[in-house]
Amino acid sequence: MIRTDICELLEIEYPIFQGGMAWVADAHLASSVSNAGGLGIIAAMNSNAEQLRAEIKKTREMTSKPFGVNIMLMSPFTPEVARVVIEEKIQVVTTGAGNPGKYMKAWNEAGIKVIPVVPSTGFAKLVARNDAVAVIAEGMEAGGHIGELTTMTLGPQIVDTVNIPVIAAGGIADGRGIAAALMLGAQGVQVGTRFLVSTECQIHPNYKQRVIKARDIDSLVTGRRLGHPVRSIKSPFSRDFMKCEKDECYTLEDLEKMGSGALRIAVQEGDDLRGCFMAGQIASMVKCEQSSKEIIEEMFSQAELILSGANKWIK
Ligand code: TUI
Repeated sequence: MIRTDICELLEIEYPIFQGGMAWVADAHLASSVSNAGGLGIIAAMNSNAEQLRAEIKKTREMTSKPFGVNIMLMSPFTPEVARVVIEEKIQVVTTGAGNPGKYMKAWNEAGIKVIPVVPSTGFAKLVARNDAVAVIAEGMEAGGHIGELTTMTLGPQIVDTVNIPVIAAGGIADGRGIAAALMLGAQGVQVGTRFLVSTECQIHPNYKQRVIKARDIDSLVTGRRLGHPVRSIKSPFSRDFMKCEKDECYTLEDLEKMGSGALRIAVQEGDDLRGCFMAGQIASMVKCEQSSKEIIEEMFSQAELILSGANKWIK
């Protein structure tokens, strides 16, 4: 059995978070992960206050285990959902795509455990000073909005910078990834891409097929010109977007307009021509649909085997 301090801190069985993927991470997925002993996370990204409240209610009906809410700080709904997590007495809030600074005091006072995604050591120091209980070091292998550093380089640098637990994310989809993350000094992992194909994940079947069929070189990053790079699976839409991004005739406004709604279209309609299928570089290693319980149990039994045999390297 693999247990770390993060299990005690959050009252979970396995030190694994399910990524708070926008439009994807709903009550169904989050409750399935929490019921399997990980930390399920609802994405507040696309929700206003009332929608988030409804999703929290639904999740509570589906699990009695702890779960979290992810607040994507670029969302126009951030101020209202930041209040909802307090009113609803959510135990854990993860944040992404920005600085949660102005909400931290109120969340801490409400007893919420705040765990921000940090793309750099400077940012990790900042949130640790603001009483984050842990940080998620997300490497650029991850899907969606990414930073500059890889999991392999960011992870240990964050571990050496802060005195709070570090969760590694980006490029982790099997037991080897968990074992490696722990060896880098992390106390747990966050997994997004593999949970995209969980049987409890409600995304369009075409999205799941895109993940399952992806090859190692099928990932691409768009949006650098917009200041928010996004990793997705190559598709007619993403290739087209990439071309327009390189073409100076297209203004930032044109690009924003093109990109807006593309993730929702991928998730709900599975449309190749208009959808942005966000996923990490590890997509090619995700081979089939499994329940969240099977995914978690398989990943941790592999990790346990690897870690218990690791002294074979010491002569
Ligand atoms: O947030 C994510 N991944 C996401 S959010 C998302 S929705 C979206 N849709 C279209 C365009 C952009 C986003 C899809 N995937 N991961 C966490 C994450 N946070 N990655 C990087 C960061 C980050 C970046 C900068 C966190 C903090 C930060 O700080 C900058 C600052 O304010 O100093």
